Amino acid sequence: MSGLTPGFQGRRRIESDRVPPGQYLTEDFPVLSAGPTPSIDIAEWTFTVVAETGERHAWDWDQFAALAQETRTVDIHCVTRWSKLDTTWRGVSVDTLLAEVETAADFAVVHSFDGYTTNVPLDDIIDGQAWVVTEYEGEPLAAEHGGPARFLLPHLYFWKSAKWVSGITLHDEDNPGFWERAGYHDYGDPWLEQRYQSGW
Ligand SMILES: Nc1nc2c(c(=O)[nH]1)N[C@H]1C(S)=C(S)[C@@H](COP(=O)(O)O)O[C@H]1N2
Ligand SMILES: [Mo]
Repeated sequence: MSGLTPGFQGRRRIESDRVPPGQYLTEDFPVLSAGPTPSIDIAEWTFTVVAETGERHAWDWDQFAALAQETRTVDIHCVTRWSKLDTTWRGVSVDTLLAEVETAADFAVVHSFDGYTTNVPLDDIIDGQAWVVTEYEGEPLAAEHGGPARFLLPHLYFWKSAKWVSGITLHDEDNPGFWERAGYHDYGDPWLEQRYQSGW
């Protein structure tokens, strides 16, 4: 007879269904950056969308704060094998940022103030799948986690969630980003363990 209540077993079963293969759960929030944490003054912060046509849309901090804000609780999965369940973020949906943009592009590159880039299919960041977030667990996003604003794309490995995000460019062709050029998988689906390009 196990000492576990049915409720506890049920919760464990549900949680394990939420952990992709090869991942372990952590309660911590590890910091993983390729370089030092940039210090970004919100007085100089802008977020820019550039379409493949050259059409450009930009928001300063106050304009961005005036856009519709959404709160989402999601699970995140890092390629270094930690996963974290039920993280809560607040920010602006990419759908809102692309609402006025005329595009026939298939690909996007997410850009950061530290020069970091990451590539994603445009279809993966629209329809309520990605956000530019400025709060984590009800507090302004800490600088080491990408504050003042980071990308949040929870259904792909967390390297796609660019910290210190500065904008999105749209492209007809796929342009590999920082880690993708270094051998990480082009797409990065954690459920398919797409960690590295084939051959790695
Ligand atoms: N600008 C920028 N964004 C970045 C990175 C980076 O080095 N620079 N690292 C990526 C990687 S590899 C991961 S796993 C996550 C880590 O986010 P965290 O430090 O908030 O856990 O940020 C991603 N976004
Ligand atoms: Mo990572």
